[in-house]
Amino acid sequence: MKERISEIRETMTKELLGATSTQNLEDIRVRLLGKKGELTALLRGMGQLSPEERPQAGQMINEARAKLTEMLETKAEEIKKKERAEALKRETIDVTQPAELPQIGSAHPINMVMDELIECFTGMGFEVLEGPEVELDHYNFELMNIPKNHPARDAQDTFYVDDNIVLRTHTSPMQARAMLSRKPPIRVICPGRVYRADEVDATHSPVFHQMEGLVVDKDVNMADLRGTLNAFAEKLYGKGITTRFRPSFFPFTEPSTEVDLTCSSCHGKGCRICKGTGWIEVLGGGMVNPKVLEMCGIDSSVYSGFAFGIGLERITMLRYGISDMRLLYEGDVRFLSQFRK
Ligand code: 2NL
Repeated sequence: MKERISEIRETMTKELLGATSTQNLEDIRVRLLGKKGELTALLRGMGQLSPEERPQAGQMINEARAKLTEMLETKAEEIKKKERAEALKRETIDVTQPAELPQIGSAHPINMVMDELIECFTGMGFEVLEGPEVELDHYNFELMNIPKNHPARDAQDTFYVDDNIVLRTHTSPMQARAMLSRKPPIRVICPGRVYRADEVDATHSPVFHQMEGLVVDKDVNMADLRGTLNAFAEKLYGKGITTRFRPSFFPFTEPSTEVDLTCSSCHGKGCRICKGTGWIEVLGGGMVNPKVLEMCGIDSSVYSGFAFGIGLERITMLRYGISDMRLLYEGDVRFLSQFRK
């Protein structure tokens, strides 16, 4: 009996010291102290001992059990610590590691320029009006003093939906609505898509963007147009940028002007961009033709107005150094993502 106890103590101590995991240790505990464990079996076998032997054997077994239990607990603690340290090491999160950014979109360069121009004109008291791209011939042409036989209405230039309906060729129909539905003073800008039956190339597209402006009030004159556009030029490109007016013709304005801005690349010295002239043509304008005012319900003997139209593609291409207009419409993300602010 004594030998058996010593043997158990010895082998179990060895196994205990060699245990490497909680599961390992649990197996040992069951084998030793469980219902079918070796020490338990010894305790059960005590009945066969003589009454003199029993107390001593009982004491030895209890001692062995106490000792082994203590070792088991110490070892368990040790293994738990080790396993916890390993888990922590394995599960560490590097909070300084840069996160993978989600893919997000960016504003289209034309919209970025449009937003800038809107900011500029709303700062001067203009209101933004938007409207339909499919228009009545009446608003797009008749009210703009472009009668039925006018070359600008040629089927080559205009997309007709039917005899009376067109894709708007400019945003003027919206300004016409403003005049028909409001009383002066009127100060509006109308940004949006417009359509002309042009072949596609590096500088032409059948769909493009325009922003027109209209002011109608008493005593509005050409100097007001000049002052407004000079302020616009400076706000957009900075001090020293101004305008140059050249005589022109539009059916809806009289007098009419084409407007150049100081080249912002060379500040007027002359460079590749402005082809040595120091000026860039970006818009047209003039005094609203009195016939247009009258057709839109405004008394031209009391009120006058100026109007202008800005092509957004040209400004956008100049601003970002884009050489081919087609890039603006193809929706290639590799191109568009370069304009993220
Ligand atoms: C250009 C020229 C222009 C207008 C647009 C306009 C509108 C009304 C009345 C009179 Cl309601 N005029 N708009 C006037 C002059 C020029 O645009 O070259 N745009 C890119």
